[in-house]
Amino acid sequence: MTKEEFKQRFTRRLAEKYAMEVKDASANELYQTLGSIMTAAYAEKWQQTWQDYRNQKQKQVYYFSIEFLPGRMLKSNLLNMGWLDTVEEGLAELGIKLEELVKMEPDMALGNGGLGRLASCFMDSIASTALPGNGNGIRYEYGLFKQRFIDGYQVELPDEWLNKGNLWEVRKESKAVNIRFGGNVYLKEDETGELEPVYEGGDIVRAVPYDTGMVGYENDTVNTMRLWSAEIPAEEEDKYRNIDDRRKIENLTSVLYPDDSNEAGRKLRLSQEYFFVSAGIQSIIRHYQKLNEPFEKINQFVGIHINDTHPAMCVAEFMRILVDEEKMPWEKAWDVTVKVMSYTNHTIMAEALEKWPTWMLKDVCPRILQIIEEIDRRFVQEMTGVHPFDLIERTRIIQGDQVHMANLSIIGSHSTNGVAKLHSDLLKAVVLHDFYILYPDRFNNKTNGIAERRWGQLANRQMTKVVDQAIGTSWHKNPEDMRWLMNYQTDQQVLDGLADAKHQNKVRLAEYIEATTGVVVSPAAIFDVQIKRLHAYKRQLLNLMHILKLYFDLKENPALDIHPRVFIFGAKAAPSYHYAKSVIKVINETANMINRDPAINDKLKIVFLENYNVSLAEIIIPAADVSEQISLASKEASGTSNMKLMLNGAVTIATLDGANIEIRDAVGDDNIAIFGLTEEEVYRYYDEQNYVASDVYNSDPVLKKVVDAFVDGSIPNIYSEGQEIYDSLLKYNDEFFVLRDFKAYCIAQHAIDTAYKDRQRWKKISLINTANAGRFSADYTVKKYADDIWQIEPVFAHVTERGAQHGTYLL
Ligand code: 26Q
Repeated sequence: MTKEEFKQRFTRRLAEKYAMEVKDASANELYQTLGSIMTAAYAEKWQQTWQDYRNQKQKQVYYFSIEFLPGRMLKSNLLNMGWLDTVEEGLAELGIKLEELVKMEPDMALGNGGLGRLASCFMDSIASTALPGNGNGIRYEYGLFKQRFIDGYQVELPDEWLNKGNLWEVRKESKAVNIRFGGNVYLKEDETGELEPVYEGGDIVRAVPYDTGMVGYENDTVNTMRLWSAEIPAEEEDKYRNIDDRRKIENLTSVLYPDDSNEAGRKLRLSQEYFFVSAGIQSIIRHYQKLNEPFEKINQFVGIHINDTHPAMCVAEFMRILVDEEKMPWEKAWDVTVKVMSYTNHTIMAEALEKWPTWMLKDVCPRILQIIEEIDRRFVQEMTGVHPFDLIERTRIIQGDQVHMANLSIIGSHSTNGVAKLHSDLLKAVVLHDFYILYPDRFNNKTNGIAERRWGQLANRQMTKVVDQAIGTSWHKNPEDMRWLMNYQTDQQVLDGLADAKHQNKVRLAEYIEATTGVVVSPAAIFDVQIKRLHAYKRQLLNLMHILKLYFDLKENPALDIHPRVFIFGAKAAPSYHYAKSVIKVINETANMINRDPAINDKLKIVFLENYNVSLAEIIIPAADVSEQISLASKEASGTSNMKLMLNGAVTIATLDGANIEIRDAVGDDNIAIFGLTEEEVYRYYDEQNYVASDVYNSDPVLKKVVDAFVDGSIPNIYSEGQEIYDSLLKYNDEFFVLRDFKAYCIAQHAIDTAYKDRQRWKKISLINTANAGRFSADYTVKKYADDIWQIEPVFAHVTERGAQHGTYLL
C-alpha cells in the first residue's frame, strides 16, 4: 500500500461512512474511519488463517484466561500489518496527527495486572510466531475501575469502555451456545443400561462470542481472541419478564472482579468462571465435530491452557461433554482430558490459592460438582496403597467442604508450570511439593516474557531509531539480536543517541505529569519508577520509607550531594484492600509535603499518577531511569514490568525475587543494584520463627525516625492511615520484612545515585540493560510453551485467494 493509495482510501472511506471531509470530522470519526479500513484489510487474512488451520487440521491451542489486558490496539495493529509509517505520513499530509486518533481508542482493561497483561502479550506473540493459538475469555461490560484521587484517597469509578463501541470486535451470533446454571441433576439408566444425567430446573444463559483479530507481526497470521457475553436466550424471553431476573443474567458478564474476594458476590465470580469455561469448551467441541475425527484423538488436534486456576473447571466441563454427551467411557475420557489440559500457576502465596465451598458449586453447576467428586474419588483410589495416606489427604481435590482448584488443575492436566525459575523451583520445593512427589514429570518452568514490539519498538520510537541505526532491524523479528548492541558499549554516538532518546521521553512524561497533577518536574532529574498493583508484598512502603529518609537527610543538610530525583508511582489498590489504600493515601500526603517544601530545592519530587493502565505504562516506561522491583524475596512469582523497564534502558534496583534473578544473570552484577534478604533467608526466618521487627526498629535510629513519621505528625493530613502502617510494622511484626530490608535498600539506592552521577558509566549500564532484554521476548516464551507443553507448530501458509503478496495487507 502506498501513501497515496492510503490517502485516497481514507478520504473515500470517511465520505462513505460519515459523508464528511477531513476538515469537518472529529478525532473520533477519523479514528473510526482508520479502524474500519484496517479491519477490512485484515479480514481476509483472518479468514484465511482460520481456513488453513481447519483444512490442514492443525492442532490448535486455546488459552483460557478470565482476564485479558490488551490496552489500545490501533498502533500495534498498524505496526504488525506493516502500515505504521505509511499511515502516519499519509495522515500527516491530510493534516491529521496519528497520536490524536490513538487517544480516541478506549484502553481495553479486562484484567487486573500481570496475569491479564501476560495473556495479551502471549496473544501478540502467538500470532507473531505464526502459532495456531486463540484466546478464550469474558467480554466484561465494565473493565477494571478507573482510579481517581480525592484528597489523596483512591476513589473508584466505573470503566465504561464500550460506550462508543469497539471497532475491533465482531459479534458472532451464529456461534452462540447455551450454558446451564443451577437446578438439580440425578443419574438415570438409559435404554442400554448406561447412566445418564437428568436435569431438573435451573436456568439457561446464552453465551454470545465477540471475536477480535490478533494480527501477527508482518506474517499474514490473524488469530482470534474470543470473549463471551451473557444474554437472555430468545426461547426464554417470557421467563425473564421482570427486571431483577434479567439483571441476574446480564450481570454475569458486567464486571471484572478487581482482585479481591470479599464473601458477598463470590458466587457471581464462580458463575463467571463456569460461564466462560463452558462456552469455550462447547465451542471447541463443536468445531472438533466438523473435523470428523474420533474423540479418542482430540488431544492431537486441541490443547487447552488453564491460565491460573480461574478456568480450572475446564477439566470437569471437558469430561462432562465427553462422558455425558459423547458417551465416552470414563477412563478413555480421562486419559484424553489430561493430555489436552495444561496449567500455569501465577501465585506463591498459599492463602491465595483458589478454593470454593462444595455447596456453591452445587448451586451454580451441580453436574460439575458431581464430576469433580468422581475425579476426586478415583484419584484417592488410584493413589491409595501407592502413597502415604496423609499425602493423599493433602493433595485430593475435595477437602472438608472445600474444592481446591489448583489440585484439580494439576491432577487434571499433563503440565504445571511456574512463571520464573525461582517460582517454579519454589512450587516444587514448597507450595506444590506434595504434587511434585506424585507427578515429578508434570512440573516445568516457563519464564514470562513481554511483547517487545509494543513495549520497545512502539512505545519508544526514539530509542528504536537509535538501535535500528546501530544494529539494523533484525531484532524486530528476532529480539535476541538486540545483543548486537553490546558492541556499542563505548560508541559515543550510540550512547549519546540512547541518552538523548531517554531525555525526549522524559520531557514527554514531564509534560504529562504537569498537565495531570500540576507538579513540575525536571527531565534532568533521575526518574525512579515503581509501577504495579498496590500490594503489601510488593513493598511500595519500602520505597516510600527511603524517600522519607532522603527527605529528613535533606532537611538536616540542604547541601547534601544527591542527584535530583523524581519518584514516580503508578498503582491501583483493590477497592476492599484497606491497607493498600492507606499506603496510597500516605504516599500522596508525603508527596504534598515534599513537593511543596521550598527547602528541598527541587532535589526530591514524588508523583503518584492516577489510573495506572497499559496506555499510561507506555508513557512512563520509556522515560524511566530506575526500575523498582523490591518485593520480598520469594513473593513475586515473576513480575513483568521489570522486563519492560529493562528493555527501555532503566536500571533495576531489586531483590532476588521472581524474574529479577534472571535479569541479574542477563546483565551481570555490575549492571543492576541487588539488595535485601534472599529467598533462603526469608524461609529460614519462617522456619526458625525468629524475626522480631521491633528489634530492628530499636537498633536503627534512622529507621526509627522514618517509622515514627507515620504517627508523630511529621506528615500532614494523615490520620488512621499512618497508625495502620505503623501497626503493620511493629504490632503485627512486619510480615514482609520491610524494616529488615530497609538499610540494605538505602545502600543500594545510594549506589544508584553514585552510578547516575557518572554519566558515562550510567549510559553504558543502560545500554547493557537494553541489549540483554531480548531474551525476555514473549516470542520465545510462547515458542517454549508450543514445543514443550502444547506440541503445536507454526503454520506458514496464509496466502490469500486474491494472491496478496506475503506480508501485504491490501486495501
Ligand atoms: C481472585 C479471586 C477473586 C477475584 C479475583 C482474583 C484474582 C484476580 C487476579 C486473583 C489473582 C489475580 C492476578 C494475579 C496476577 O496478576 N499474578 C501475577 O502474574 C504475573 C504473570 O505471571 C506475574 O508476573 C506476577 O508476579 C504475579 O503476581
